[in-house]
Amino acid sequence: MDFKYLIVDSADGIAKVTINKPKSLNALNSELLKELNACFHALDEDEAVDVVVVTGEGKAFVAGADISEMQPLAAAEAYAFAKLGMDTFMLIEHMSKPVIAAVNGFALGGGCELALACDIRIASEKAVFGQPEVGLGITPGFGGTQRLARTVGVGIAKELIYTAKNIKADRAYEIGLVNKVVAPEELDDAAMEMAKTIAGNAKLAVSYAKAAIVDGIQADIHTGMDIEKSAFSLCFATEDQKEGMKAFLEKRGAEFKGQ
Ligand code: CO8
Repeated sequence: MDFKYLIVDSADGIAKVTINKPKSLNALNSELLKELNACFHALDEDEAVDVVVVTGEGKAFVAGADISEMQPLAAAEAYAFAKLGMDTFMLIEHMSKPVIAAVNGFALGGGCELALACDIRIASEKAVFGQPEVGLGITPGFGGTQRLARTVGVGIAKELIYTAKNIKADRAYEIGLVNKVVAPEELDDAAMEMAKTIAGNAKLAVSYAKAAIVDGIQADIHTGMDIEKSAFSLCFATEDQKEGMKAFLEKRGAEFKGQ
């Protein structure tokens, strides 16, 4: 895959996507969003990829949507821009494999929203999070009002969005916005280690679990339980379920085939 703003490295079932537009702190313009969309579509289809890690080059993960592109937009154009970002982040949230955000620096506005669309967030001690939109005269537009509230709770989401104040990695950890915080030089290894652990499990079971969590969290508990029952029973149609349980009973490690 050749992209102007993305570097994609794949090995051993793990694809690493690096957003590489460091001069503008990886700000998301429509060209970059279209590349992310195409890239994640391709990774979702790629049977050799089990887990994706996304990170940013330089001192930012993503410092938001591109303000210079947004400034002159009319309402209909703004709607189209928001839709492009939302469709791309929905794709990430709903794709069949887990995505880990390795947040290396600024994750502001659309950058925080990108991290929120990922399954798991690991932050460098240098990471900074925030939804600065109301300071620019806009609301979050790539899903921030919805996913931030679902991730950290309504009260904290309102505080972050209304005040437009940035927070550091330790506060992001305290409020449950990130799963863990590591030293900057350990970020890559920490994300890869988690990706390898996930990739070592039965990939269809991981994929069904992701779908059950992502779809179930939007539903009432009864619907959520129905979704889980379907996911659980579907696993019994896989070879990996037979192998995983057989291996346990034979006191050996499972050899999963992803089937
Ligand atoms: N858009 C465009 N350019 C940016 C952005 C951005 N979001 N962020 C940084 N840049 C550019 C700067 O303009 C600067 O460019 P240049 O060198 O040409 O002057 C370069 O990146 C480096 O930035 P700074 O010199 O400002 O670097 P600092 O280290 O001094 O500051 C900050 C870093 C604090 C991250 C600062 O750059 C900043 O505050 N950036 C803006 C952060 C922000 O407000 N992000 C939210 C944007 S709005 C958004 O994301 C909405 C998403 C939904 C959109 C829906 C559309 C309808």
